[in-house]
Amino acid sequence: HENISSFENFHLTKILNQNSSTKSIFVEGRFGNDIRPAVILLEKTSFVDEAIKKMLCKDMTVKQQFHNDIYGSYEGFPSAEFNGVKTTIIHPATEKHIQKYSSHPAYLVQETPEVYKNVIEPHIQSQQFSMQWVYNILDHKSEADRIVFEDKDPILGFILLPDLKWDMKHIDNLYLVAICHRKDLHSLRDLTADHLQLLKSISEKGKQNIAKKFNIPEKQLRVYVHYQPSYYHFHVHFTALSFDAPGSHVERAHLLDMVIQNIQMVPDYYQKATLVYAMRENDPLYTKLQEANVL
Ligand code: M7G
Repeated sequence: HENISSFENFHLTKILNQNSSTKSIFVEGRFGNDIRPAVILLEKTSFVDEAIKKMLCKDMTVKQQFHNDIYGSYEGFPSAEFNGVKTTIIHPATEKHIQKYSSHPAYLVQETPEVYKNVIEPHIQSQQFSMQWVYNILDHKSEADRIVFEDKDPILGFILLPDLKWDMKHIDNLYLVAICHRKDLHSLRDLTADHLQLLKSISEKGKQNIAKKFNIPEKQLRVYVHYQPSYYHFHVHFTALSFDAPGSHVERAHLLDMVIQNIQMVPDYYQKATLVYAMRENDPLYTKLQEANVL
């Protein structure tokens, strides 16, 4: 997509979701006369220890709200360089992006192998997001300068790089993703004993390289896969253990070490297991599951 330098021509059409704990807001809008929607994700960033000394100087003005005895309440205005808001622009956004970033009630689904086969799998193909960004990374067409590690083997290889969600300024919200080179693995459901070597390699080399580059102990890395994922090209998430990362909750995250152990015990564990996850009402699969009497 084109590079955008300001929000001058932006028209806000809808607030999709808003969260005061993560201090983030997701909105839908349009740029200028372009009728294609854009989804904008805004997140106030956390403070950087080393920068705080520079921030608290004459360039930061304050407006007093009230004062009581020794307690003063102010609104502070740090200078622009300390005021950055992490901004993600998805443009043109599809209906599915708008859905993904909208808040809707969710319900837990018990996905048996039969439900997967009859209801979910047939729709994964038509329901999914474009995988172009993944192929751009694998082909070194985008984000090549951000690659932290690459194993070029077509079967066992993968690319490790910072996740879109990480601003790379704070180790405490460290977030990287490892994307495998092979294109035939879609999700946890496809993993069998044939993939143990790949999984172990991603786990070991991923942790080693992150630990080395970002100076964080390997044992402080949470390494997991999502089920369901948003993008059905197999990838692994690496986040800092201290970080309550979005998508690391129990109904979505499966620790890679436990996935490996499950497959070592039962080679077709993920073809036999009933997997439980949350499905939102606005997801087209929700209707399919209702029609199949699963929800
Ligand atoms: P997921 O579990 O399929 O979906 O993970 P989720 O987004 O619902 O968690 C895909 C991961 O890839 C997420 O952590 C995304 O933040 C990350 N990601 C998505 N996109 C479009 C990009 C991208 O263009 N570049 C990078 N580096 N990461 C991305």
